[in-house]
Amino acid sequence: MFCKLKKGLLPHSSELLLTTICIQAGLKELGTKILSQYASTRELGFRNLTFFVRKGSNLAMEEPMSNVIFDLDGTLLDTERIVDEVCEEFLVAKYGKQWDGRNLEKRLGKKPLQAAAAIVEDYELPCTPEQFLAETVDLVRGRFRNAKALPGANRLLKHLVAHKIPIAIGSNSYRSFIAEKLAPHSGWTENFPVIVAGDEVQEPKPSPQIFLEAAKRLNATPSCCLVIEDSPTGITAGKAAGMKVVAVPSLPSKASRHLYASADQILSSLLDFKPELWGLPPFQDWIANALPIEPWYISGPVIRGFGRGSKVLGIPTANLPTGAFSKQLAEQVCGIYLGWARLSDKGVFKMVMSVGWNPYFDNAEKTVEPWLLHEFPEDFYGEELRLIVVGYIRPEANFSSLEDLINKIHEDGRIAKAALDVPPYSAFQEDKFLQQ
Ligand code: ADP
Ligand code: RBF
Ligand code: MG
Repeated sequence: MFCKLKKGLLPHSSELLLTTICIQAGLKELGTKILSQYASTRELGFRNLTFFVRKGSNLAMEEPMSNVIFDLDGTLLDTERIVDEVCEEFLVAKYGKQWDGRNLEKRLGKKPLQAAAAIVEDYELPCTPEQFLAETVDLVRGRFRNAKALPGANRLLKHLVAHKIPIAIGSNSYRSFIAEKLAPHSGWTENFPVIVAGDEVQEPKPSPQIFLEAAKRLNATPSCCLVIEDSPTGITAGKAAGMKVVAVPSLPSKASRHLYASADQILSSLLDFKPELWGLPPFQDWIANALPIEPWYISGPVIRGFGRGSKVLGIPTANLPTGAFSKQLAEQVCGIYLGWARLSDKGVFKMVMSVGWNPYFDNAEKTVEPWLLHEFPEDFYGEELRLIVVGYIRPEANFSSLEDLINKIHEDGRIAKAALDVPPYSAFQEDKFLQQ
């Protein structure tokens, strides 16, 4: 019965009623489907509807969120990479020690002095945390301007600002550092009139003080504030403040997952944030079941992979040596993408690929696995392959059976095939990078 309904056919009250009935009858998926089909263009109605859906969902919420408080380092900005660079150089130069980024969980989301203490202890440095901080702080600070916005950060901020959702920053970092970090990013300073820093409260995260102070300055009740955080310390703080917390973990390993257990939702990246689940206006920027992204370009000779694409899944993936673009790869969100591929002897083809650790197989390295959507009579190892990646489909997932994984990959293939026929994705087929 529901399948036959067309968009716009129902008056708003009926959408609400149908959705509510579905949820109460335990048909959460159907309810959500109705919600997204009928309500996405009606913002006010959408907020109310979402509230009903969420009441029946396992993300149960008493009231829609009306404010969003962001952590900064590791959530909006990739500052960890800068700390890494500096520590790598400093430890070798001063102490002849090799930086390996170990025990990130001891530093993540901590105040600068606490993070310094963790490094001094872990590397058995012959200095005090205060000395270490004094010697490195300016080096790190000098590079703040190089910190890149994390994938999806600008998109989310623009969206919230456009919809006049009050936003704030709650960070353990020092106030002056925060200002320096925001400055290079267009619109960030202006859009965050409320910033609460670690040196503006008595107790930093995991105490709730930073977030409670941010709520106060936003003139909001804590239960209407949604916190977005990358660190377990920040998640503890957000929950202690009585807020909803979405985690975008900076510690992606399975072993760290339990540290995020108290978050209300865990996402692979900000690209997966669904505002409507929190009573906020939905994004309208998906096109043909994919999200257009800033294109990225990679290339190399096709090499042997794990030897299971064709054999185990019946889906061959032409692997590339990742060494040549390792930095670029480290910055990319793990997930499933679509784009165009060119084989030097064969032409240009549609392509869908996974980027990441293949959780189903629990790989030890981050790889790219491009499946060219074309039947080839034979292998093409050694041939040069160029890829333009132009759209994001979904995060990497684990599956309870191989069959489920295979079905999902075929679905990704269908999405990619269709999306690549329409703008903006279709235009990249003519990109110079694929013509040479
Ligand atoms: P490997 O583990 O060595 O990557 P796969 O079973 O994944 O092996 O097969 C990938 C190889 O199959 C590619 O390197 C390529 O030579 C070949 N191949 C044939 N058709 C395709 C296709 N449509 N997409 C990707 N690779 C293909
Ligand atoms: N592996 C996973 O573990 N989880 C996934 O969600 C997943 N999605 C994929 C989507 C596409 C389009 C492709 C081509 C592969 C995907 N794989 C995924 C990777 C698959 O496990 C990999 O290609 C094989 O392990 C071959 O090495
Ligand atoms: Mg392969």
